[in-house]
Amino acid sequence: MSKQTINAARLLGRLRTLGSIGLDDEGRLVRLAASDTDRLGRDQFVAWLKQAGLQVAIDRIGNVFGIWAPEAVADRQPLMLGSHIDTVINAGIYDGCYGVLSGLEVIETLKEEGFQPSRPIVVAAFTNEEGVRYAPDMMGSLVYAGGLDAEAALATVGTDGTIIGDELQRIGYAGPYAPGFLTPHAYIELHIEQGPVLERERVPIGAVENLQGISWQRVTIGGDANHAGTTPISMRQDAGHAAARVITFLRERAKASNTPTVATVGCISFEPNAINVIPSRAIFTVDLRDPFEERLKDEEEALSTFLERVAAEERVTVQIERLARFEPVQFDRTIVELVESAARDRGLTSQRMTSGAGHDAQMIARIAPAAMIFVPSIGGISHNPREHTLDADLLAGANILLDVVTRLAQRADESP
Ligand code: HGY
Ligand code: MN
Ligand code: MN
Repeated sequence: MSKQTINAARLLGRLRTLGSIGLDDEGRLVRLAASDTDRLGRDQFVAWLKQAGLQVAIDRIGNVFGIWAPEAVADRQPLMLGSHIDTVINAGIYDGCYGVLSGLEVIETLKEEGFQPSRPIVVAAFTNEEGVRYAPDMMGSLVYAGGLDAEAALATVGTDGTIIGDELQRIGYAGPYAPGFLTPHAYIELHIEQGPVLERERVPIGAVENLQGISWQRVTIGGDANHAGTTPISMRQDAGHAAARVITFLRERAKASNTPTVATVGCISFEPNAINVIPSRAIFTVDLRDPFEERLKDEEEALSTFLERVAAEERVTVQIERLARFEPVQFDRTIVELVESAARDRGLTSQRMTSGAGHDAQMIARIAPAAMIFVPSIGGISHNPREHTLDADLLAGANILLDVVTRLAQRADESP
């Protein structure tokens, strides 16, 4: 029997259509969570769900679900596929969207083939996976998995001073369903790797077996504004210089560690931010990640100790606010092995790997067996308009998702 395959033109066409929604006046793709452009992307996704004849459900944190529940199996726990369609600033078109649209594509292909699933199949688009406007990231799936109270999440104040609950109301995506209203039998997320490994190894499929821990903090350094021309260096309480020392410390430490530890300062602002005024305040974010919890704790500890030292030496104050903290996650071995065997059956090589990026799968793994499938990213580039994956790799990944779902949806028993 020839292998079933997804509808390539439909998937690639939708990826490009969704990728053209939410361009700002500089032509950058920006669909920040619960923004007007996020609404446009959501509306397009919901329209495709309806065209596919799926039941559409939206929960209180704005997670969107397309549900295929044939009468005979409607009361069984569903297979859940999905990812996110919100983006970072000046994003690529594949991050998140590829997994959501491939999940929808798999359901449509199975429906068109007259497949009778042993359980419902659901595709999800989780709210605010990126965490750029509202922290933490993976917020929608974290709430869905019971890791964050819905009320607390909805009250989150964004970097622009808005409140996500108000914004979801405003864009019409504060839904009626309780987060967690469906407990998945299993969850599979297809995603671009966003890193250099698969391309370098020339392997088309990543069987993702774990995902590294994430620590997000916001650091506020308080100094004292003074004249840039008249203030001797020895008399300065320069918040900007103190911040620079911390950024350099993080990079030097991560580089010297010989471990996969990574550290990033992605946002920084100075006050009063004037060319001839010594900064009185520096506010910046620190993103630390490591596959091992103990090492991640060591990194956090080292940062805290260095901040104390800088405070004393530069005569500044330091405040830390925790924005997100997720321990490393192990995915479900059975599903990982299913991904590998599906790849083998299609004559594709695969390799086991750790996810460097955070994903909704790490949250849903709290309530169901979960795993991920990666496809190569050209140059390992992501969170950048140059993010790209070859069509052949996109289609291979979607067909592996189709095969894994088909096998899981043929089983009447309770094993994943
Ligand atoms: O931060 C992450 O790793 C993801 O892109 N939200
Ligand atoms: Mn993503
Ligand atoms: Mn991302």
